[in-house]
Amino acid sequence: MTRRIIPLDVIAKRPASRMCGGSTGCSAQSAACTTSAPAAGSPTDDLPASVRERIKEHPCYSEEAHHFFARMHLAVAPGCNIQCHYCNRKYDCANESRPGVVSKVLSPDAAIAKVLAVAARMPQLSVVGIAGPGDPLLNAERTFATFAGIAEMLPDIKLCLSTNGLALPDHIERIKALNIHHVTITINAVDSNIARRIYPWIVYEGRRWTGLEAARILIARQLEGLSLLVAADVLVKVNSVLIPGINDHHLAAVNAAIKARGAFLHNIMPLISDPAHGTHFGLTGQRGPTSSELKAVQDTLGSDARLMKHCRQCRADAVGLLGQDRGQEDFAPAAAEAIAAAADKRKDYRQIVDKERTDRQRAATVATDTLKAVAALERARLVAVCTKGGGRVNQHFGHASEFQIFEVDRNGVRLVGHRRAGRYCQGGAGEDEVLDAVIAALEGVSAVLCAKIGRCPAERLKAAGIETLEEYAFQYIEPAVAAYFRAQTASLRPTASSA
Ligand code: CLF
Ligand code: SF4
Repeated sequence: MTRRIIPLDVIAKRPASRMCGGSTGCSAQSAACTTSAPAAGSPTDDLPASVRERIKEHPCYSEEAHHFFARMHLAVAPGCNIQCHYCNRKYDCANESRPGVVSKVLSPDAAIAKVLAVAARMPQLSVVGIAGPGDPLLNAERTFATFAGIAEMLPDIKLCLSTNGLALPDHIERIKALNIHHVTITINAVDSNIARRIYPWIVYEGRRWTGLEAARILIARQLEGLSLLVAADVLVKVNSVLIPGINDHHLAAVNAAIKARGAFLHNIMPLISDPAHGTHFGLTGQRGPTSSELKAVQDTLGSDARLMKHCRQCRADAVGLLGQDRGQEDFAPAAAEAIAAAADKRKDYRQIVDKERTDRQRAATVATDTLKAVAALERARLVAVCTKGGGRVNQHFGHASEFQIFEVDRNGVRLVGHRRAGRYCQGGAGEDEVLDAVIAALEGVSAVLCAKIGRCPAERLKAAGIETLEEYAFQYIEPAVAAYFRAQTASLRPTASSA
């Protein structure tokens, strides 16, 4: 069957009257249509429907949602109450962002105006987060004033907060009162002897603490805050920065400690360390982990660790789908009519996504079932996918600045992360040096699935042992990866009905 594929950006722009029906005809709005249907093998498969409902539009808490929904960060929190060895105050908070200067710290009023302007133009927007550039709870008045303004103007947008946790126990009631249902705490260690190698000092109760005492206070406050949030029915994600030689062998203990206290998700992020950023770790030669080292730590934690693997380490002023950064775009102030109309567009967009994710999940389930026929001895493969969102193989190889990496074996298709590389196609011409970097970034990958690829890069990748395939263009990702694997392992040819 030939399917008409509607790109995500076109879906987002369609008027409400044309939205019903989608690309595959009308389906009854069953319970499955209104519940977040996780991708095959996602860490949220086992959740009760009530929790899935709470995360289904959050691009960080739901792996599936990140294909469809956008987040926006507001840089309203400049100061910090601790020092992390991976942070330089001139740069974004490394807890939630890749190093890079925040273009501008905003006042609460300016931040609210910016959200209204973005929401008027981006129906995919579902979450507004405050994640820096310092600690949002040290800047509590600015943070909560911003959230209160957004809650009043855009009640359908979810609020999200990311903190180092030191001040967290003092703010549980305000978090709850403002309906901030998603909070991230960065916890890099639960052993003071390890934590002291990451945090040289903290400021707590009006004085500066160093060494073991600082580490003990910070860990105790982080774990207390986590327990209080869970008791208040807030979904808590814990971020941990993986620092080779310091906490790599300790993250299993961190995972156990946070799970015991009810954390919802654990996000292990690679340390970004570059002398140019001027951080202590960067200047003293502490390296970050390789992709294989990160995956090895994640694999060690096992399948019940509930790990987030699609984090993009966003800037504290990021805007857009994860992996996109439209924060530097100039969003002109929105008129009152545009703000009101945008609420309807978001509603319509969510209905379309409900339909799309139901179709996608159905296709993924069928594809996963067919994998059981693959021989048990077949080794797992890593497959890179070029995607612009929507959960489909829908991007040209030359336009991809990152690849989503999936692992496939007879048990299913699982997202294991993403790898960044420069964009190969620079205004029509291919860049050989960029291609070298792309091939290096794809180390260990068996195949790239994309919407289109030129003969030249396809031959270079083939010479490097990486197959490139266009035949899955515009299909859903998991079924496409499953079909590739079946074709590889049992000489079955992929068919349109497999997607
Ligand atoms: Fe922002 Fe963080 Fe909320 Fe998401 S990001 S405050 S939970 S809305 Fe997401 Fe970005 Fe990773 Fe953070 S991809 S860095 S986990
Ligand atoms: Fe930097 Fe964030 Fe650590 Fe504060 S909590 S030192 S802003 S990384």
